[in-house]
Amino acid sequence: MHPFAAMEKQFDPEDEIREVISSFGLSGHEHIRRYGNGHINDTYLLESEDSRQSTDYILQRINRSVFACPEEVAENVWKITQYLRQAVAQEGGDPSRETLTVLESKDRKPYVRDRSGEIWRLVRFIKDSISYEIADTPQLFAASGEAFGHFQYLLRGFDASCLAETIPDFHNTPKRYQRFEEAVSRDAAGRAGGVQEEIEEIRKRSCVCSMLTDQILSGSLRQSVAHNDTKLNNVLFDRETGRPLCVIDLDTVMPGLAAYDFGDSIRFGANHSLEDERDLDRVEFDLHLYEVYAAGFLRGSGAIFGKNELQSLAWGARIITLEQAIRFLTDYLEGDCYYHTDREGQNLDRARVQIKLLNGMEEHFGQMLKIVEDTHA
Ligand code: ADP
Ligand code: GN1
Ligand code: MG
Repeated sequence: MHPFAAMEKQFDPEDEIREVISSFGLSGHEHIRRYGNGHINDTYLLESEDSRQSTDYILQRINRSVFACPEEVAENVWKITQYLRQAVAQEGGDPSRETLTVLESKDRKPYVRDRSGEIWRLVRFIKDSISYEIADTPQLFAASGEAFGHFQYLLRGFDASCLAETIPDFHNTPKRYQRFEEAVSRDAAGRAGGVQEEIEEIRKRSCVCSMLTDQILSGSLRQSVAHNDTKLNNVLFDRETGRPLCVIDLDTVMPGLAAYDFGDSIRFGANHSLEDERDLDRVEFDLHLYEVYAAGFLRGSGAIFGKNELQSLAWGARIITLEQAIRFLTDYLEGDCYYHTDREGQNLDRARVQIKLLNGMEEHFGQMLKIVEDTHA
């Protein structure tokens, strides 16, 4: 054996995590395990031996290849949650359960940088809460709509210009389309030949990509604060009452449109399959779920939307579904570099699901527009 071999320390992610935890001034959390189903960050649950006596925490390593400046992500989340605490309290709510509680490090930053430069953040685990991957009932989906609508309502007075743009052009669909065409031309993973049908599905819709961005440019839609990642699993529900409790996953809270938030929820939840379902017969856009979500979203947001914003919501569903199909297919073509995957072809399956949903939305688009109009009236 080489004389130094015995001295070499085995890389142990748990040791690294313990060091991070202690930089947050915490100790005594014996159990560390991976948690959640997110596609981007690495999430861990920290539990102590006796969870009745002490708080559990969610620790997350912010993905550095997705977020060019993870410190800014953490700073944004800090600003938003500080604002939400007050807004929730003013309504007579409980800020410790109705918004995330972000912990500061020993040197009073809302994150810790570890030895290898990774950025970690820590929030209190909200007990007796649950999140869902599929809406088991229309009521549940409506309740998630109410939560995201109310999130917009609570942040209506927040100055969006103080937020960093954590991912530039995040919902700039025409730019996403451009990158997709580049990925097709480059064909880095040699997969383009096998997905010509899906490529054509995207191409034939290229002219609708700018439907929302054109309205921003012309001034008919104004950007305010948006969550930008309103999947059903980004709402925590109270386990006991079933009521929506807290909107989480605030990494992409940035200036944006209500249509993005409305649309992203619809593309994920107005359907009875998972986002990566392989059997496309199980994937179907559900107009009834769309309708109940719209009612929840508009109830939660009060009367904050003007006429143009209301009219943009149904378009939001179509555009964000198209954009997500573009994003999944682009990642597939590039060799699965962006979204976490745990099997071959997963990004392609995800793209196919979005395309199938998009077909359903296009078929029912007249009704989708009318539903929002009637719900608001
Ligand atoms: P990702 O960016 O990876 O999607 P999330 O912030 O959405 O990460 O967290 C992943 C999952 O962890 C959520 O869907 C939820 O189930 C759970 N979770 C996150 N934060 C909390 C919290 N503060 N309390 C309870 N559960 C949480
Ligand atoms: C990612 O992190 P997660 O799983 O909540 C992605 C969203 C996509 C979503 C698709 C920062 O969200 O934009 O809509 O996957 N987040 C980022 O499931 O790109
Ligand atoms: Mg999430």
